Amino acid sequence: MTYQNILVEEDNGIVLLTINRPKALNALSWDTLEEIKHFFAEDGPKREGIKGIVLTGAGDRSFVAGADIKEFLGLKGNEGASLAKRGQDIFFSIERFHVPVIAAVNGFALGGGCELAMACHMRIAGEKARFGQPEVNLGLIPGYGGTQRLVQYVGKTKAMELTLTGDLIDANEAYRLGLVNYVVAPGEEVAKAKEIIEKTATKGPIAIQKAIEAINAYFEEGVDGFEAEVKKFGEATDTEDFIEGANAFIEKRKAAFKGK
Ligand code: CO8
Repeated sequence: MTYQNILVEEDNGIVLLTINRPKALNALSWDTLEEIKHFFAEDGPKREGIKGIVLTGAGDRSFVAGADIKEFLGLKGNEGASLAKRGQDIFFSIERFHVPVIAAVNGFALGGGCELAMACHMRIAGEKARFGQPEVNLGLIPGYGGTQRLVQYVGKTKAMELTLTGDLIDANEAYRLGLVNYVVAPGEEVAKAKEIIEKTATKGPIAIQKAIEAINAYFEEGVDGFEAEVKKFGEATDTEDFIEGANAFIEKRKAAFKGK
């Protein structure tokens, strides 16, 4: 697929995926979503040995200002639910990606943009970032997982308030609520995300993947997270990396993990 709305650059094993529609504040058009889907379902998994993905928005104003509202006018009566389902499935593929995916939130993260950031494993906010679920202003509710993930991150009290008022919050409030991992100076978001990925890349790659899967299991319908942890733990002990990690500790040296 030739990407028209996203930029994909790989440097030293870290992929920088930039939503690139700055004139529309990087709003998620249907085509943009299709390209994100292709990256996380096909292109990304084929990139052997990558350390992680940093997801950001082009320009210095916006991460992603939501779904593309201009495309809503063409929606037919019963299309909404299937489009929401399609978006949710794409965001699941981000949440379940095998290496860390970190959102570098450089501006507005609104509606589908906040939902996109929440589907990532971690979020770095620049001081100018603004977060919100303003869908009620359009007579809508969040449709790409926002009603669920916002509760997971900030709890029901604040999720209700933010979703029912449509109010925006700044980066420091997002940090205080537990929505973002770090707040950094404007322009430093991608660098901080890369710094975290360089750290996770020194760990056992299979352990990183199993940890992502086990933590996600906590939120999965009908899945016992503790049982999932036991299973993933067993899978992690059944690797050469585990033997290497334990030996390296005893021999007081750095582990040389192979992802096997
Ligand atoms: N969609 C399309 N275009 C957008 C969007 C958007 N979400 N946000 C901004 N733009 C465009 C503007 O239309 C404008 O374009 P133009 O110059 O051609 O008029 C350009 O970006 C710049 O925007 P503004 O002039 O409005 O810039 P301001 O600095 O005045 O305001 C804001 C910035 C506050 C971010 C403002 O643009 C805004 O409120 N945007 C909309 C935010 C929003 O409501 N987002 C939620 C959208 S709904 C959603 O995400 C639902 C997800 C689930 C969908 C389920 C499937 C159907």
